[in-house]
Amino acid sequence: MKALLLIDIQNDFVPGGALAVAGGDAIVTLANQLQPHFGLVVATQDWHPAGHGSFASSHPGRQPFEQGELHGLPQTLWPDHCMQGTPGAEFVAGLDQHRIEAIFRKGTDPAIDSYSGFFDNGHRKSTGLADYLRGRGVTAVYLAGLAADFCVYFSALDALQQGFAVYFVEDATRAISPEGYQQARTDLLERGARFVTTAEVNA
Ligand code: VGL
Ligand code: ZN
Repeated sequence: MKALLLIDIQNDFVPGGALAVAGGDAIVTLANQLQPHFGLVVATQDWHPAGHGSFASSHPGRQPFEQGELHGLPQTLWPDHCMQGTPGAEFVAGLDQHRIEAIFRKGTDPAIDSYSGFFDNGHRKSTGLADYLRGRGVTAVYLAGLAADFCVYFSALDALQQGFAVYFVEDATRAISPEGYQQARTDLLERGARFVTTAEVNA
């Protein structure tokens, strides 16, 4: 059984949002077109409390996109984004939500960031996503969403590590950094992920 994982398709990650990914709005139509081809559709939602440790604003004197540290791990410091209950944290209005069976929220612990939909960045706490998928008989996951070089990438890495076949729907993602994405892509290919297009999936 194959599942579609829609990663962080939220207002703050599309143009006009607090951590806008260039072209992020262009993936919404593709995410909608993919959904009917899957027996299970699951979404993740970046869901930070105010004052989250990944926000530059929580580190006096530091600016967004600088490198910092959080929980003993290197941490990109981000603009305030996806704060719980704010419009920026909501799914993009054009995203078809009626097929989404479960939503896994992440980044809720102020002391650690969580790019992957499966685990926090220290791999300490699980969201339960892997067990949920296994419980539904899922063996392959297809990933779409934002951002390709952060939350989609780290979700793909964890999915591989958890033993799922991983398909990265490349035209249904956009990256924050082109260079970061090329590294992520090479890494995923080496680890056995496959890159596909929406047209191939829907054929
Ligand atoms: C993300 C940076 C910070 C993402 C989330 O969804 O890719 N990136 N929080
Ligand atoms: Zn975040």
